[in-house]
Amino acid sequence: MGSLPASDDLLHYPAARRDDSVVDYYHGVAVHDPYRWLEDPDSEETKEFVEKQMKLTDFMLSRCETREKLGEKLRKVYDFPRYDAPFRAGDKYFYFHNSGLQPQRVLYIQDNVDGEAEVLLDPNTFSEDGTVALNGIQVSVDAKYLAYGITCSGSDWVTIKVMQIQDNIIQPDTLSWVKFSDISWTHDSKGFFYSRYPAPVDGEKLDAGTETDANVNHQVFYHFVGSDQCEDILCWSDPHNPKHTRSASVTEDGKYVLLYTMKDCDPVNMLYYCDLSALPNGLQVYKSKRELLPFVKLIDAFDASYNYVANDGTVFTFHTNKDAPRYKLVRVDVKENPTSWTEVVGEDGRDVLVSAVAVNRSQILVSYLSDVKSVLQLRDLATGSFLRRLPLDIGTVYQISARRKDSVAFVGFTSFLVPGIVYRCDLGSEVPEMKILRENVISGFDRADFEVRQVFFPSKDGTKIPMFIVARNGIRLDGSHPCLLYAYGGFNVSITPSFNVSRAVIAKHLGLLFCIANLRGGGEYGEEWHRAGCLSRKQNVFDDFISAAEYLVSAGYTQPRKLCIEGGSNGGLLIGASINQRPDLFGCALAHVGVMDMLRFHKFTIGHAWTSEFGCSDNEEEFQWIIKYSPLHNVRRPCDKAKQYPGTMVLTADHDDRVVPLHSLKFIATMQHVLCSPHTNPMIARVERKAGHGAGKPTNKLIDEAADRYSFMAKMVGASWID
Ligand code: X99
Repeated sequence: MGSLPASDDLLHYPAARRDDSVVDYYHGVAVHDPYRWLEDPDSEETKEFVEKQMKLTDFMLSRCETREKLGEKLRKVYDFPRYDAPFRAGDKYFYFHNSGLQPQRVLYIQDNVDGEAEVLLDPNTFSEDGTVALNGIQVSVDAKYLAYGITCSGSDWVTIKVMQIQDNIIQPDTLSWVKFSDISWTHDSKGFFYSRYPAPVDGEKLDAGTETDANVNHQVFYHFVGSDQCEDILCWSDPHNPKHTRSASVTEDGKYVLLYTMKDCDPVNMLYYCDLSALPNGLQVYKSKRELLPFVKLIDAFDASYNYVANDGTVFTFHTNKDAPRYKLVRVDVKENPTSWTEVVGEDGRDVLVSAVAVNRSQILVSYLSDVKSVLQLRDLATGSFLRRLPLDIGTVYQISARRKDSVAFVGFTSFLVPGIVYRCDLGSEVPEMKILRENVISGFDRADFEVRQVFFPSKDGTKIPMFIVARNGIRLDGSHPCLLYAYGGFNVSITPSFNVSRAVIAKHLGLLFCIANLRGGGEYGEEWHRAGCLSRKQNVFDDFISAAEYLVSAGYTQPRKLCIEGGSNGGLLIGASINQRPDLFGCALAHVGVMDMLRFHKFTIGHAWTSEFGCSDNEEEFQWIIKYSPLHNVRRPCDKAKQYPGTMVLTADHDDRVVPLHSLKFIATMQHVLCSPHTNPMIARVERKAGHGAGKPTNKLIDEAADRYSFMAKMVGASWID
């Protein structure tokens, strides 16, 4: 529990109308939804509600003593040059770079990786305030064109544009209503495949990303450079399965296009292919043909995931979880013997095979996750046999950039105390070495001041859960430290070591230690670990998180009133559920863009794709799982009056069309209503304008938001500024 403010410090929560007439019956159970009106983002009443919440939040933040210093320090520390790994197309190199405080990173082009670079595309020129960002770029294989997606205010909606690289001339091509799409050029550079949804009704008038309509009828198109979008070829569409999503990508030899179909967020997909070289007169004729492309069904059921690694003619290598929860590589001749699959690299007994990239003609770089740390191996593509391990520190390989025809690969690496290193690895040399090409350095940040440890604590059912703890050197385990505990716990997503400027700053200047718990539901140990935190087993995720907090307290790292928990998206749900279940265990809670209304999430935007993880209230059995933990439906006044919910900040943004803001708005209204008096710990909502779920957020917004939430945290847990 946070320290109790004096009574005149009590926040006055804005009155919000409760409409008791809204009642739904779920399999005979009546559930009131008094804030249903907050589901309309355009109503005056909703806007007024948001306005009042923001005023209250501003008031609260104005009294958070560390806010200004934190903002100042963050601005200073964020100001360091950072580079991503380069990639190649034609005879050029490309890479992203942010000089420090640029709102968006800039795309550079160069002839030689050690030579001069020129700006190819600077998204900072797209808008005054940095809220227009790049989302997906693809250079044609001959480096003639760049196709790039732009997105406004953080929405998932993308508009694809095309630039002619030689003279930097932006083409008139404009492709609208693109979402969840790859861009993949055919090797003749005449055009590319992409995916889109039908334009929403009144789409022209819409402030795209503020609507909540369900995303259905995803389609794959091919666009010819220089033509109007209405002339694009419809390559695949399936009106009988409106919730499926699909993406098309051209194989590295340019001969085939692969069509992936997904039904939800599970790591499972169908896979069709089309031999482009066998189309009698190329794709052009499909402009008038009005037929879908003649795809051949290789995998026509949702039984496992299949992802392209390489092909030699009709012999394909795939990364799959078919009968292999920790993944493996398999091979099939799609033409001669499409039902006969052989294993190239078998499933490991412990480690997860995360990805494989073909390089140096006959080799693959295979990255594994071993107890949540990356391991990189070089293997023979033909036989899968192990050639050598490429040495890495403890951390994460977040990017492997290589073409099969090149002998050089670039590897992007990060860790808690490593702001980023790009390695160049020449596999043509006798003993390939990981040579540093570029290293991101923050002046004044000394990694030797900190230590990282990994612990394995038991959860409620005895399962060992890994957790990283990052602290200043030599801290005493006397329970005196403010502590930040972060987790996600779902969707097969692994939370691996990475550098985070804000966490580095608060570790140093708020004397805080931070912890990352790798809960079930994630992908840290493969599909079994994921399944153990899904559907009827979702409570395992919350149990793991609560056990993490209890471990940190019992081992002497911290104490409940000094412990802040933080999570976003599915992790925002985790925070909502955790404060409902154990309000006494935490001093502060930060819930970003969370799924809070578990009875209705499937109705909005891409929410229907999450039923693979949560189930759906339309189904009686699944309703029974969900209602037990849905954050919105489990806010209760603690019976013990001395116990309180932690100081809580709920964060959302007006253009979040992944997890629509109504989740956070209904949740904060409910918390304020149920808990208000005699509750003294503040419950506030921060609503960012011209921002979305997180991707593409400009640096200044990242800094302002971090200063707000961590100064709130500091006040709640009683941490003060250390110079
Ligand atoms: C999604 O909802 C992913 C959305 N999405 C697709 C894509 O369905 O980004 C898709 C199809 C084809 C290409 C690209 C996409 N996700 C991703 C979940 C978690 C995730 C999400 O954002 F699985 F990692 N959530 C928000 C889940 C609950 C809260």
